[in-house]
Order: sequence, then structure tokens, then C-alpha cells
Amino acid sequence: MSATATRPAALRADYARDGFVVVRGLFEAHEMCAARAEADRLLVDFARLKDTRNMRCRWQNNVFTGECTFETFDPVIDLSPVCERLARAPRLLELLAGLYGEPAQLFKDKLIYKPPGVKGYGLHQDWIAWDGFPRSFLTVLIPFDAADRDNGCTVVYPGYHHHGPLTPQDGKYHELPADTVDEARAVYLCLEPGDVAVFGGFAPHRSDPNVSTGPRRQLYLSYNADSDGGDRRAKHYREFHDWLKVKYAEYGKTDTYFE
Ligand SMILES: O=C(O)CCC(=O)C(=O)O
Repeated sequence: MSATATRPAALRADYARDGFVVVRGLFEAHEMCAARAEADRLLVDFARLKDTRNMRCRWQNNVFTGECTFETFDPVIDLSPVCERLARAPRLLELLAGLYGEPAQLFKDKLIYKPPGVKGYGLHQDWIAWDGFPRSFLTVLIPFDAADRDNGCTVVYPGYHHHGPLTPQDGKYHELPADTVDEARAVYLCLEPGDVAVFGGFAPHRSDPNVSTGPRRQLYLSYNADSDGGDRRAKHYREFHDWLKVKYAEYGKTDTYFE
């Protein structure tokens, strides 16, 4: 089970053992209040970006109606000074430096809105076998709304990260078969605004549909250790877009763009 310990050495030991940690109350209530207002503002001010051809946007089906529903801005910090401040908050970077034993570099940033009814994610690891993809990749989850089982909080499985990549290393995204993990070991990341969870790129995770009446808005901020390639964010998004274009084209969708 992951810890809520705050001492860097204890956190680092827990992260090494479990592949994830939870830290309660890293951010203040007023910061999370501003984050929620920002998430609302982005939907209004950047409504024009919500297009199924725009590679910035991710869509998921509603499990009740089948409707294809806007779910994510990826990236988000170039739209949102508030999200960028959270991503570069000295408190957070200090926490990550404690886990890495060296500075962290922001690699990727997305805001997942997960509105009511929207499907979750199948079991997977975030690490993908692209040339030079950082093995130190980790993700910080910052909930804007309380996350619980009803709204489909992220679920992690302690210890499995020790096995490294659990799918073929062919550069493709693979879901993991459900029996890769022992469901009895599932840890539901039930978090209050202000809490954060950190999980590594080899930590299997998934989420259930949002069956509540409100959105489950969470910032997913990914980092790499400085010694593992330095600042790779711009390169990552170039590679990600090239990869997405090929993936969409396989389904006959060739009119994609990024804005
Ligand atoms: O929304 C979630 O709970 C999980 C999201 C996720 O796993 C991902 O974006 O890779």
C-alpha cells in the first residue's frame, strides 16, 4: 500500500517499492479553486479547438449514450497559465527531485475532464517503446475535483513496475490483459483537491467510467529525470503528433492538424 508520508526518504522508498505514492494537501484550497475556474474558462475560451481532427483533443465514448465526447486537452499549459504554474510549482518540483534524486523536467501535460458518463481507460503502462522514451517517465495526477470510485478515479497496482515493460516493445500502444494484475491489489486513487498522486511509467493503471453526475477533472503532468534526456517536451510532442498522424491514417482519417 502506498504511503502518505511526507519525508523525502520515506516517499522515495515507497515510490521505489510500489511504483506510486500519494501526497496529501500539497496544494492549497484556493489554488484548486482557481484550477477549477480555469478548467471552465478553457472550455469556453478555446471552444473552437474542440474538433475531432485536432490532435490536441482526446475523445471518449459515453457508456450510456454511445456519444463521442470531448475529454482531454493534451497539451494544456500553452493554453493555461494556471496549469503551467501548477506544473512548475516549486513544491511539486521539490517533491519530484526528492523521488528522482535530481531535478525533474516537464515532458507532457494534459487536462482530462472526464465528464459524466465517459468511459475510463483499459489497463496499461504509460511507457512506450519509442526511441529514447525516458525510462524515468512519471506522471503527477492533480485532481481539481474530488476523485472517487463513482467518478472513475485512476486505479494503480503496487509492485508490478518492477517487471518493466509488460507488452511487446514495438512502439505501439498496448492495453494489458486484465489478468496481468491481481485485482485484489488494486489501489483506487481517491483524492481530494490539493492531494497529488505520482506514478511511474511502468506502473499498470486503469480507470472505470464516470457514473457520477459531475466531471472528474484531473491534470496529468508527466516528467523525466534531468539526466534522462534533459528538456524533451518539444521533441516529445513532435514525435507524438507524427505517431498520431500515422495512427489516425490507419483508420482513414487523414485531415488531422494541431492547433
Ligand atoms: O483518466 C484516467 O484515469 C487515466 C488516464 C490515463 O491512464 C492516461 O491518460 O494515460
